[in-house]
Amino acid sequence: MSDSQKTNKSSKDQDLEANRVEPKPEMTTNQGVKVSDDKNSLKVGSRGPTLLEDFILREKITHFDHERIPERVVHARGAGAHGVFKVYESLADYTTAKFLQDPSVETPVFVRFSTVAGSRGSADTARDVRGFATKFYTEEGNFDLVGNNMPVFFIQDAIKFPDLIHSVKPEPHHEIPQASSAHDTFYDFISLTPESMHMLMWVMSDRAIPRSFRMMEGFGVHTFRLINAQGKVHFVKFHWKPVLGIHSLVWDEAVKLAGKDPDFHRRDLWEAIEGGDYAEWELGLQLIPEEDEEKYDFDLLDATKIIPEDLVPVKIVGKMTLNRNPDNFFAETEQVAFHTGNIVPGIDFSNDPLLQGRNFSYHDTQLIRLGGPNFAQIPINRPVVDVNNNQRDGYHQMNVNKGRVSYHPASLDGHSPTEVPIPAGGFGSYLERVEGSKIRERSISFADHYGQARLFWNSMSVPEKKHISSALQFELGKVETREVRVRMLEHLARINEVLASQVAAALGEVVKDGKVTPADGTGVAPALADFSKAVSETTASGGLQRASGLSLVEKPKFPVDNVKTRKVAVLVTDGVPAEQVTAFKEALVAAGAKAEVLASHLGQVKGADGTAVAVDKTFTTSGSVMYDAVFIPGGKNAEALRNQGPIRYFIAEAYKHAKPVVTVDEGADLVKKAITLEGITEPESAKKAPDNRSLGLIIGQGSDVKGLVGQLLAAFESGRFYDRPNIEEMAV
Ligand code: HDE
Repeated sequence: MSDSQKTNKSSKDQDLEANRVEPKPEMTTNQGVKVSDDKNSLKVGSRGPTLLEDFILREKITHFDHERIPERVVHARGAGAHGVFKVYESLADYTTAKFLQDPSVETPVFVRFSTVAGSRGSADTARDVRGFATKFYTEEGNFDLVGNNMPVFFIQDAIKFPDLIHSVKPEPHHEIPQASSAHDTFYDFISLTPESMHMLMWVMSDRAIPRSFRMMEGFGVHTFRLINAQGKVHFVKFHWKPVLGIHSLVWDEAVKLAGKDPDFHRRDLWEAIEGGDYAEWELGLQLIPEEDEEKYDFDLLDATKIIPEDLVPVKIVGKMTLNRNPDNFFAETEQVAFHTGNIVPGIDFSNDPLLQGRNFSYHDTQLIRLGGPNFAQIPINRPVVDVNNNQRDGYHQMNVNKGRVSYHPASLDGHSPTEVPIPAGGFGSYLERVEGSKIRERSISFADHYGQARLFWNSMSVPEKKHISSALQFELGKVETREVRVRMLEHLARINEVLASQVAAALGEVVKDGKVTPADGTGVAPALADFSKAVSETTASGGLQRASGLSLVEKPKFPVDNVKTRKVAVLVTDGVPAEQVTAFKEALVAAGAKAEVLASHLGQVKGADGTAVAVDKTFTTSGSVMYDAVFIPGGKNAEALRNQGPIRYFIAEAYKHAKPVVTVDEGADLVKKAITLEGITEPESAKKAPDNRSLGLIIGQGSDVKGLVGQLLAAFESGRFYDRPNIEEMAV
């Protein structure tokens, strides 16, 4: 650059250049031409019109104009992470898939979690199914396990998928509501599609509002096949079991988080991985020998059914660790393209008609979403093995294929790849014998639509049943068309009459003997019957009335379930006993959990002994819904916080959401003031449930903060304290 140009630039450029600490690469156009001024377009005089010849401006704006690609038609909002997968021991007895043979082999993976119904910009905590899609970059090519966090699906045949999705998406005339199933069209469709009832129970349950992506299960949903070297087949269901256990939000938290931190799940995953708390799941398999295909009173090909773990236990076979955040959201998380059809030798499909339809859909949708047939060349989609074939050209072709041979067989210049025999690793489909007439018909073995919905209901604990009932009251309460609400109540009555009458009461209806009539306000109010007695007869469930592994309160058995990364808010102000904060943080961090100090302002507060206590967040920018528990140190701190409404709200809310509340000394008064309700006894008396379990209200001495952390960790292990008396009457 000449001196005059330099002078020229500095005179017209009023932006401040950042202090350069290291040499930065020189800026160029996409053609590699160096750019001298990226802040001023080329004009006729400094106040004149812009010139069309300004190729630098044109290139920059044009590129910007084309920055967006279509969002996924479902699962638009997501978060991804890189990691590795390893088997614990060889699965050669079941499959030839190479990545499942050798415990010393580490297979790279990329996982994308997602919600289903909302747009890319919707909130993370919507009530919805979560996608859980894993791409294994194996040495035999990519294997994609494109699953969800629920083991069943709404429909039995792929031909209904566009209808299902159209019904749940915002209604087409006014694009309302966003990321919510609580509207007429969804329930119109669902109430006319009884096969959805089992899935509906899952979606109304706590599973639909996970605490974290890291704390939810994953399921391949469909039955697949594993094939070993002798050609022996096992049907298989894939499971991911989170090492942190399964944890959920309560609905009120989910609603508030959607405003306080719409990126709650994305941020949680990102921050955990950045902080070295890698997210882990164990891979589990339910294996069914081929000869047992017809052993059950449900069909293995029916994606609206689970195989209860009591009938076929989940064999834990390996571990996945997500240990690296993407470098670029668009390049990786947005451009990743999963496909149920991406399988490797040793794994094959079953004839589940939902899976068969998916095998068509994924590739098709990616052709439009990623702009052509070459999306497998995008780095995140590229296999780790060489790709050789005669496919050529197309939009965004990145390869320079040499030579004149682009066909097979060919004898000319030697570039044509050769086929690989099956014994040498070429893919061979399972030699299934199939015969039948061409017919549009569903197998009679798919006909039971209520049995497993009842099994799920029966398997829930009382608080979980209440949550399902409340969720349905909310969802159906938003449905404006009475006929649709009534149809739904009729279905619910076939699942469980108590559930149906509870929901009916909220809708101004009465359900009796499966019939729905308007409540006239004079009759007997629908019985608020005891949910614990509300067991229904099951069918299509292998003779079980209840199944293991479904209730989160009764805790599915996991290899590990720990408190790592659970987050506690520590409420402080000037005068806080600093040693209590330090002791609390130290003990918590030693157990792998986290503490964040909250105050009315950022920076620091002054401890009682003059020590500075660093503040992580303010009361204004946070909220109890962002934490798993709250700790209020004692001393002047507690006294000063006692009369602050927002602080009492913070504590009351945590208590209402059934989370541990911990305090010491003077803090006890503050907590009592925050959670005591008119007409109920002091909350301290609620410290123990009748069966002497702790109710997570932990009040102790400032001299024993470490001991209290021990109690807090135990409280985390026992989950939420839904049986706290009177929490439903609290005003928060
Ligand atoms: Fe999907 N699904 N799906 N799905 N699905 C898509 O593919 C489809 C189904 C699932 O993070 C789409 O690239 C059909 C079941 C996940 O990128 C699309 C049917 C399960 C993701 C598609 C189903 C899933 C998708 C949209 C019925 C759980 C996100 C964009 C036959 C086992 C993957 C895309 C990611 C995405 C089609 C049903 C899981 C349109 C036709 C059942 C996790 O191809």
